[in-house]
Amino acid sequence: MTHCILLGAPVDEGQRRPGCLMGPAAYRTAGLAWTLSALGHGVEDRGDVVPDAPGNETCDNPAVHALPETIAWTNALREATAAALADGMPIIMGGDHSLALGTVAGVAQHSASVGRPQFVIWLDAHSDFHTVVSTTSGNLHGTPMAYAAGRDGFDPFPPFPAPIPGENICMFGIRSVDPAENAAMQETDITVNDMRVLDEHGIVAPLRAFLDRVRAADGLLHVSLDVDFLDPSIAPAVGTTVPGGTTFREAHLVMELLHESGLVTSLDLVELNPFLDERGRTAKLMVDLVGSLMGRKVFDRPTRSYG
Ligand code: NNH
Ligand code: MN
Ligand code: MN
Ligand code: MN
Repeated sequence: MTHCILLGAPVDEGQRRPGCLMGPAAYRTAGLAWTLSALGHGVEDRGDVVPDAPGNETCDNPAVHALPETIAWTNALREATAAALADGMPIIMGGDHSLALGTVAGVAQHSASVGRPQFVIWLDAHSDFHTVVSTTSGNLHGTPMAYAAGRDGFDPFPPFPAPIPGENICMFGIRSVDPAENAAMQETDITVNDMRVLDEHGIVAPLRAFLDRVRAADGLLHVSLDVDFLDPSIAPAVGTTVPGGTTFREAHLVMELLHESGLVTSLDLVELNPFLDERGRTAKLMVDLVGSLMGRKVFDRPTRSYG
């Protein structure tokens, strides 16, 4: 049994379509806490994180939207996530994906203090590998993975605590990468399991290969789940739908394998925009996926007996 710590992160400034700020309320309404306690876990809801007032940071890229607000969220979420990790497993209820600028930094801070390497699984249609300099949309939800990997181009932000080596980063579900992101990722050792890889090899082999590395290194494993990882036909409540996403069963299988690994130490739930949902179905699906990640299964079998 895990001590789960829910942190609301009503971040809406990382993109321009209002609604992600309602995410934490939607997860609470859809029964996230109840789902976790029914699985036997302890649940503590620490409420919504409140950032300090934004400062007056600027940058040279005129496209960039809400830079001071995003930096304020980054600082608040870094501290809240690091503090929660000392007490249990943080589950961050977003909020758009710019919240991961803070949560992944919080994991890095904790990982440095306990002397264990940090690993990240990025479940997303997008690689989110822009910098403040390279982004053309100006939406900072497209940047957190680059910040965590230690890319240059984040001058207005606090330095990332301990940049994550590319070998420790694995992306799944990718199907929309901008040219500047593509070029920058060529220079890294990040594992990019785009949809083509998943079509060809399935979920199981690529995911187990990465999990085996996490296990061998006794790493901390952060999972960042963007709603648009899922196909829009099953998860409409997101501002940036991309066709060709993972199916209901593929997504649950990822979660089941993650559970079976016993390695996950923190989780982001991001980009849910309840204003775009259909009778709560996306919020409920996200909660069900957390249920699978935290041990819900159809039938009790010995671990790995499917393999
Ligand atoms: N790459 C695009 C941008 O930077 C899209 C990012 N949108 C996301 N990321 N939803 O997950 O604007
Ligand atoms: Mn917005
Ligand atoms: Mn994303
Ligand atoms: Mn995305």
